[in-house]
Amino acid sequence: MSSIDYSEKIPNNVNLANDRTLQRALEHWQPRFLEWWREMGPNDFASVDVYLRTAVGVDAQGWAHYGTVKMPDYRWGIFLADPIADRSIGFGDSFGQPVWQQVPGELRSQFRRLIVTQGDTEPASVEQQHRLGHTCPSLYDLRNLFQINVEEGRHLWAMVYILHAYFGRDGREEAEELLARHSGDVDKPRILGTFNEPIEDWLSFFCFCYFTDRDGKFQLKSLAESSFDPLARTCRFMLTEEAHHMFVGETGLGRIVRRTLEVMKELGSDDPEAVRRQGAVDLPLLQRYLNYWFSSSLDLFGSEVSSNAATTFANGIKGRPDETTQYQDHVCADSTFEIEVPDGKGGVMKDTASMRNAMNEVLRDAYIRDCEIGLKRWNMQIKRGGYKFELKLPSSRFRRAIGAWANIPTDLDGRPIDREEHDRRTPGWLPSASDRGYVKSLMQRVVEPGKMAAWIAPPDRGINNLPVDYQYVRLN
Ligand code: BYC
Repeated sequence: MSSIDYSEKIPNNVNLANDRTLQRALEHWQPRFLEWWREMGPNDFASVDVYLRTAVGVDAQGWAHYGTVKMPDYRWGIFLADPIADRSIGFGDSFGQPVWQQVPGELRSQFRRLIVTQGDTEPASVEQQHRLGHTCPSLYDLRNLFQINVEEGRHLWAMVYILHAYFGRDGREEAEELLARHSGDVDKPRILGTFNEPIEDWLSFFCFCYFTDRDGKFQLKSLAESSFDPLARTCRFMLTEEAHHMFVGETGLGRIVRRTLEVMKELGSDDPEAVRRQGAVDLPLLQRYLNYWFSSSLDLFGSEVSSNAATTFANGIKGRPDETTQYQDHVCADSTFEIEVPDGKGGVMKDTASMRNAMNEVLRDAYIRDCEIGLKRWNMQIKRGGYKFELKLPSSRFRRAIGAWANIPTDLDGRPIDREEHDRRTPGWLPSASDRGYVKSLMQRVVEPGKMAAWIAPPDRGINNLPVDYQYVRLN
């Protein structure tokens, strides 16, 4: 196992001390990062003590240390998973050849584009969430928000390291730009749509962690297959941290469902208005939030048919999640994939794309299957509570802004409909202004240890074997 040097300004397991030029370049970027964090991060909480985990090694058995830290003092570092001996290229035209320790010159711009896109999402999410701390439903949740924020900051470091270490001046310039674009900024927005959507309430936050961080999981898994070994190793370690982010989403939404069921039981009714009078999240409202964030996150996979995706697969840049274990054919030179596209007459038709061109769709399909797991669990809870209501993922054709279905009005089942019907029915499908107003009214800060806001049930257990009523954040 490679150890991490904490005596250095930038903790790392990449031997930074042996490369003075790179070390200086990163130490030059570090104060800019801290400045960005102070300005765009959870800045009103800079002086509070937070019980956080910090990566201290890359060993699966014990990679994290837990302790109380003020967030600006968090040790953001550069950690790559240990190399796999004799690793060979797992997919594409160079299948079976040794992996690369440097970026081949002719692939530089393709690699850089993906690394920048990946890197851009990390600070974007911190920016999106930067005011949420003021309305936390509990100290436990507040701590989880901050944990996610600092780790997204570390994921930014991960991509900045790759840019600095392997892309020379272009890479350094891109690293500066990662701090210059901002979520929702009119002039310099973040690259991908979802990362410009505001996250102003905790229901949106939990949906984001469930759906959007899960895109992170799939994209990181694809990049973890990359032939460029330092990128693969970086992404492998990022996935370790990512798991907690999705956990926060899944358990957050599960706790909302649990609380709503308790209220419905007390009331003896599932009437949404009655549920709202008790200050809980009625299930149809939750469904509309799921529709919103799921459809937004589906766009993050790009177009169904994409020459970019074909090229990055052919060139060994980006594979499929679990390429080695899930697939037999790692070259995909002749195989095809069936996709559904608009038929131009208001209907749906099947089309066949080359497998390489359809790689975004292959990923999106796997992602959708993964998203279903949480819904099954929550639906079990609802069923056990004795209710018929079923939470559902909308069709992948619903409310798309990217790809073949972009701007084609459909209903939740993906049936193309005319614009007038679509607009009329939209309030039943997506959060309305009044839904958002109601959710906003619920967002009252609860900071007494162990106490929860009325719209969410307590978690089953605390962090790192501590009790739920532990003071995870010391606000004074
Ligand atoms: N919004 O051929 P196309 C995470 C652009 S999340 C705006 O259809 P391609 C995290 C695309 O960039 C994971 N633009 O798709 C989660 C391209 O523009 P250029 C992030 C979009 O290129 C929570 C053009 O449309 N990681 O880590 O095959 C918290 C045509 O593209 C969108 C990655 O995304 C969109 N939704 O695939 C924190 C991995 N979709 O280049 C973190 C790296 C597409 O022609 N990125 N476009 O100007 C990629 O692999 C690919 O860039 C994409 C798109 C999958 C995003």
